[in-house]
Amino acid sequence: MKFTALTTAVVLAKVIGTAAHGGVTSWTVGGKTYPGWQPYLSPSGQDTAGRPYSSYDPILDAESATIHCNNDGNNGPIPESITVPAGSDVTGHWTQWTHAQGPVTVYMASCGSAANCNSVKSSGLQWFKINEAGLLSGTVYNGTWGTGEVMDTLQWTATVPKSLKPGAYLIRFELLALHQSNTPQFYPECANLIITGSGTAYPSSAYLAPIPGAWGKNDPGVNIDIYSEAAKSMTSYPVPGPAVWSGDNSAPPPPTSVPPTSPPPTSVPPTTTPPATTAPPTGPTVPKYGQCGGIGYTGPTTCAAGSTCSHLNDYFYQCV
Ligand SMILES: *[C@@H]1O[C@H](CO)[C@@H](O)[C@H](O)[C@H]1NC(C)=O
Ligand SMILES: [Cu+2]
Repeated sequence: MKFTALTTAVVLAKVIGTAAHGGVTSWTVGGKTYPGWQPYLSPSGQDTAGRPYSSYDPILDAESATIHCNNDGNNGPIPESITVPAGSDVTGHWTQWTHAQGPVTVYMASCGSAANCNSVKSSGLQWFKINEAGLLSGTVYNGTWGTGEVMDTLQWTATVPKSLKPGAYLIRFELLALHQSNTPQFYPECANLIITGSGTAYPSSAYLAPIPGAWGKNDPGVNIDIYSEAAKSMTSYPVPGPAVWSGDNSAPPPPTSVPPTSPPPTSVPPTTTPPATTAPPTGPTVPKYGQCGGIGYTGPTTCAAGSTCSHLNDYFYQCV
């Protein structure tokens, strides 16, 4: 089994021509650098807070059973934890990274009442997002993205909300590369943390989601063709997953599927007709950036005022 999977991955890497991918290989907190997992060294003897992962290669299934921490959920042979005072920055470092299109997201998950995450599997936890950077400027077609900054700097920093209650948590940095049409590449890595401080806050259920489960393979931010005509006029991008939790539950999370900005009317591409569906002509309307057609889609097809149904790919027509 193992040999077959490896062979498949090698063949695929050749076919898609993306030999240089990446993974988090160290972490910095408070000016101190902690070794991360080293996927190309023997697991034996690795003494690290980083969760094991086997290669720099992407996860191509957006709902993969290993997409929580890029592994089966377990720690390495000598698990450590990084102590982080709530309110401090956590920086992940990559040895290599070569993709400039797609979002960066940072999640955390509580390990419950355990003193540390050493015996807590990363599968089956409830995750909350503390940081994200999607499309930073320009259009989906050729704008600048969070992962482009990682390509330039080989690092990314997120701040642990100061109000977060102390305890054992996992942190998870994910790079989502969108350079291949409708074939998103997920690169998640995790580390064990001990959060200290005097906070008492914890995200409400609106901000919590399982991974896999926080997004679906047909979400508009996941199954996307950044080279489509529609993408040339999209100036916002719906980052997958729940809204960012800033440390305050009283601020209701904005609906992540409806970005705040919209492209200027002059740049809206010509409307295309979605495949026939069973929805009645006077049914509910689809919000801007929602799905309005596509193969297998049976939901409403009428776009909210100010947007029109446009072909993103054969499986996904979107109100833009
Ligand atoms: C982005 O693409 C648009 C549409 O093709 C083009 O007009 C524009 O010059 C491009 N911008 C950059 C920075 O390449
Ligand atoms: Cu790659």
